Amino acid sequence: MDLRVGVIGTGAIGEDHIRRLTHTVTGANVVALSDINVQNARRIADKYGAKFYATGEEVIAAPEVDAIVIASWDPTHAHYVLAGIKAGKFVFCEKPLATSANDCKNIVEAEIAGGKQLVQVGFMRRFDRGYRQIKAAIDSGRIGEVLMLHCMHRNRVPGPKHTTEMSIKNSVIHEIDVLRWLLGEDYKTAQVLLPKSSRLAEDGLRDPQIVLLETQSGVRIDVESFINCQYGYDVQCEVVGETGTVRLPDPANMEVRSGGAFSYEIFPDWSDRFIEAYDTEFREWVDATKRGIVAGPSAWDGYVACVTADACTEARETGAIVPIAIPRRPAFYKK
Ligand code: NAD
Ligand code: ISE
Repeated sequence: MDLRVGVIGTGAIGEDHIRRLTHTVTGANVVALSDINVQNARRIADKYGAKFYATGEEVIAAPEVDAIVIASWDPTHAHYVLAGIKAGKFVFCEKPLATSANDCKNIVEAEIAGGKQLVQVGFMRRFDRGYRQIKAAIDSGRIGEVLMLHCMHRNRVPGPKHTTEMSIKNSVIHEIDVLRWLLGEDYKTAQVLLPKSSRLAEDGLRDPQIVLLETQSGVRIDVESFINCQYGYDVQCEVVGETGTVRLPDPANMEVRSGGAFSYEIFPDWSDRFIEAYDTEFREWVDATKRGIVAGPSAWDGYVACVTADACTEARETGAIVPIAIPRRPAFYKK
């Protein structure tokens, strides 16, 4: 039987996930949805044959809904995740799990109190072919012990109302999660450097920012966050080991030799750049949910990412090197 999914938030990625669950992933069906933008949500409900509900709470309570996808704005996530846990339903929550470590802690505690893991966080880079190749290379020992990572996370333009704080809590949170997953260890310290700001960064936004992380074993990481780079969506990651390096491949695109130049297209945003990763993420989520388990990034991973992002925020505000205190992982969450 198909997994019957209810979606909260039908903006850019919400609609894309509805399309993906309807046309790309087998074994699932979007039966209910809600968004405060009622007109757009009703249009999407009609298009995909789902029932429109006036509130997210009604989607969660709907008897025909087995599992919830949350793709509304970041500050709304914690409330809906807690409601999903209370209803005993599986929840896929787009990143970040919440906008503060404290809200994530409440989610972790509620999930443990309920006695069953239900929550997966939308850290889709763990499902990307390139990052998976890098993980396999590191785990095989092919480049020796990892010493350093150089990363770049550039967006062509920021989304509406993007703030200096969001560059880390909404954007670099992807690196925070995927690098921790690649290395299999937590972070120890954070520092944030603020270079000269782009004149194209509006409303006092500090952009770019450089995030420096140190892991517990001493691996050093630099992440350039540039949300206003203008030319395209560009994510890079180079891992430097004792005996070699590995680098994230760009997505396969047609190569053009023309007019005395060699080029290939850089995608404008995340939706095409990581399309295969989102598809794999949802295939694996539907499969695991139907088996009654959470197999992807957990509420604990969402919590650790927010603890780290909060430390980065403090580091940016104070200019200090901030220690990152990751709580001990409860046995409830397997490694
Ligand atoms: P968006 O603004 O296009 O869509 C968000 C939608 O949420 C809007 O339609 C808005 O009306 C709705 N909404 C806001 N408050 C709501 C509420 N209380 N109840 C129901 N709906 C509500 O934004 P987006 O780009 O689609 O991002 C949505 C979420 O997905 C964000 O949390 C973002 O961080 C995440 N995201 C993840 C990725 C990724 O790569 N994994 C990419 C983009 C966005
Ligand atoms: C967006 O919400 C995403 O998650 C994208 O993957 C990221 O690149 C972008 O910076 C975020 O705003």
